[in-house]
Amino acid sequence: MRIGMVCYPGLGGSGIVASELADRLARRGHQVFLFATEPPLRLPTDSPVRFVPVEVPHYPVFPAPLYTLALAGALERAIREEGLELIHTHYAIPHAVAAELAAEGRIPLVHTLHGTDVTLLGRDPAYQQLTSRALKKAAAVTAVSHNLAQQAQRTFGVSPTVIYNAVDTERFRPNPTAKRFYAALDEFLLVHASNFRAVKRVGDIVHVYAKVRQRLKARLVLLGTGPERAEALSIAHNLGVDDGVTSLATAKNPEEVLGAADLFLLASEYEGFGQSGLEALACGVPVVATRVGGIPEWLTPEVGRLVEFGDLEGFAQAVVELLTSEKLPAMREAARAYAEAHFHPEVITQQYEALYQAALQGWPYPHDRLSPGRRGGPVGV
Ligand code: GMT
Repeated sequence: MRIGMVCYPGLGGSGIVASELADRLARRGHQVFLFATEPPLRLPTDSPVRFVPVEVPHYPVFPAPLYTLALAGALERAIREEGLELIHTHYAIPHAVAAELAAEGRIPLVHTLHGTDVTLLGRDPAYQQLTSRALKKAAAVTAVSHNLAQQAQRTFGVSPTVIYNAVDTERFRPNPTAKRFYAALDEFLLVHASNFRAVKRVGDIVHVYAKVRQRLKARLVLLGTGPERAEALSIAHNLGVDDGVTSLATAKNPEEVLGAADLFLLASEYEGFGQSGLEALACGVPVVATRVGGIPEWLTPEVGRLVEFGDLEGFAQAVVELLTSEKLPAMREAARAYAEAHFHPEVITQQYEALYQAALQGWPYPHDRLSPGRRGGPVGV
């Protein structure tokens, strides 16, 4: 198939999922064109994927750069000149509308919803109606968890097919010998990784760390960067625990730090899925995370703990219990085995391939003859 994939290139989970999927599809023999404003961080340099830069012209008349239009233009050109057969966008806003504008019914569109494209931006009146309309016209809409699919039903009136995210267990593997770079021999190593947006509640992670430190010797590595990083570090300073906090902004090889951790912490207010937590499990690192969004769909008691959002004392208690539990080594092994068994990239890639096949076979839809229930509904896998 000749597939156009669209994503944001930065540290966000949707770009990671899209880049890794694009790479796997290309290695399986598909021709994959990846559209983004710059090469996505997680796209391997030797990938057979063809990266197509979306150049957004600046002009003094424009009040802001016209990303949506520039992306639509790039996709439209690729449909004509490269013969794209299908477009798969990641993160609906504004990608679903841009793809619809470009395709105009000529080729099927698949959209994957990831999280705040539904729960935050999706509810903004500035975007809701047009995004809903674009999603309803798609050949298929997918969501990365059942929870997100339910939110999408309420927000956009669509019923996405759920395809969970995959994790590359070759790349994400235990790396205990690296622990000495981040913690002393007698210290536990706690790691959090994210793009430091408000929804990630990194400040809560620091508060939890301060509580844990009153009971155990531990260090905290904050991996990644984003708008809330300075605030999180200032909280650490104000709590007097900054000597135990290391902030590593460059997250090019997160597996090196993740694989060295004793526990991974996620305190988010919402997660469509929680990809970083799954990557930690693949590294053999148990996870303590808030019971929000899609997290309870993959975080089982055998591989970690769920805690209530905002209950920082309960969070710290769960961390201390796990770190001092004699079951921790077994849990580490279970975590990796579980990630390998349930979130294998090959299995997830085949699910997307099946979805594409169904979308291509059903295209073009005889829109005027579709029953109301079928119109715009997702294609099942
Ligand atoms: O929805 C977002 O916040 C953006 C998105 C991103 O690109 O960072 O993250 C989402 O997609 C990831 C990959 O599917 C999920 O693992 C994250 O849970 C999800 N983030 C949120 O829902 C906050």
